[in-house]
Amino acid sequence: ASCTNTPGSFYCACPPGMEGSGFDCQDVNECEQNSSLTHNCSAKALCLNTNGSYICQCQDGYHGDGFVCEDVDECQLNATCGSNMTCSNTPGSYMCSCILDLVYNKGTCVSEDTCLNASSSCHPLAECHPYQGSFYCQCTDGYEGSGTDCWDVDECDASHGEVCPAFSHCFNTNGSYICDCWPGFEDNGTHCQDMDECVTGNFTCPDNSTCTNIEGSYECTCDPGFSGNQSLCLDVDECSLGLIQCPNFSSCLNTVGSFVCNCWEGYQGNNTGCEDIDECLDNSTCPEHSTCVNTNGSYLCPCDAGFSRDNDFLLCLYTVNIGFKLIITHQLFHFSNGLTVL
Ligand SMILES: [Ca+2]
Ligand SMILES: [Ca+2]
Ligand SMILES: [Ca+2]
Ligand SMILES: [Ca+2]
Repeated sequence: ASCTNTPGSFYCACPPGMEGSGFDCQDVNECEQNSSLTHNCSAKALCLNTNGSYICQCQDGYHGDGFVCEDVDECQLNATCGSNMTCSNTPGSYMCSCILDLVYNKGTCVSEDTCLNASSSCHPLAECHPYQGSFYCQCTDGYEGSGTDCWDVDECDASHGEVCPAFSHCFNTNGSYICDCWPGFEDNGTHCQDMDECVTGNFTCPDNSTCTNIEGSYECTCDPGFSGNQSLCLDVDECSLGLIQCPNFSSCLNTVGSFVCNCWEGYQGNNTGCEDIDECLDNSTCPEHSTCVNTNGSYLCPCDAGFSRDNDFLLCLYTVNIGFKLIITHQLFHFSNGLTVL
């Protein structure tokens, strides 16, 4: 406070911006509306009280000393608004607005997208497409419907299964479908092709059979000489079934997997069949004192004149009148009465 002398006395006065008795001074808040002291700030300024005074500060969007505040024309500044925007200055502020046909979206101006606020009109399984200032909803792939309602397309039923490659089953799924190759076929990436089980070894055939690949499966073919089914192949009895016409003078003999034609006894095989063996070509075939006569399938040894058969029909004996017959061979003296002497 300041002290002022007066005749016979003095008084005290508070300094500007303060009030009180002079002995006691308090700050006056000039910024308060009903203050005893008024401030001089601009209407576009903030009044800030200080101890004994106050300061004025222009509001955002204005510039000046606080007592005079003028609007800032932000539009005169560069880069106030983004691209594709027009700037409009306003008292204390400014506005950025998108140029014609563009709409504001997340800080930028983009082509008018009427779907921005309309997507909720579409089904969750539909996509919104802007169209001539409005929009339409289209169900996503695999679904069909109005767009406000979408449901799964049964591709298998709709195409009668032809949506899948040949040799496969079609299975509908929600939003799509699955093609599953038939058993015996494998997926090669683009279509279903037959598996060659005989090559991959993925087959079961019985003994005496051969694996034959067929489309979609395989077959077991009984080997030649065997017959049966896919699980059992047994030898064919060609002889008893009359399947074989063996050559003359031979008999059919069944074997496992085949058969043989065996020449009868007394016959021998040549390239075309069986023919009689000429036993007489061998001098030892007939006993002494006999003549070899070949026959079909056998031979005869008729005794020479004066000789006759013994009881065993093996030898030709000289017939004598002494009551017994004697024949001489290179080995034995053979008596017809049963005696045998060296
Ligand atoms: Ca489907
Ligand atoms: Ca196959
Ligand atoms: Ca056989
Ligand atoms: Ca003969």
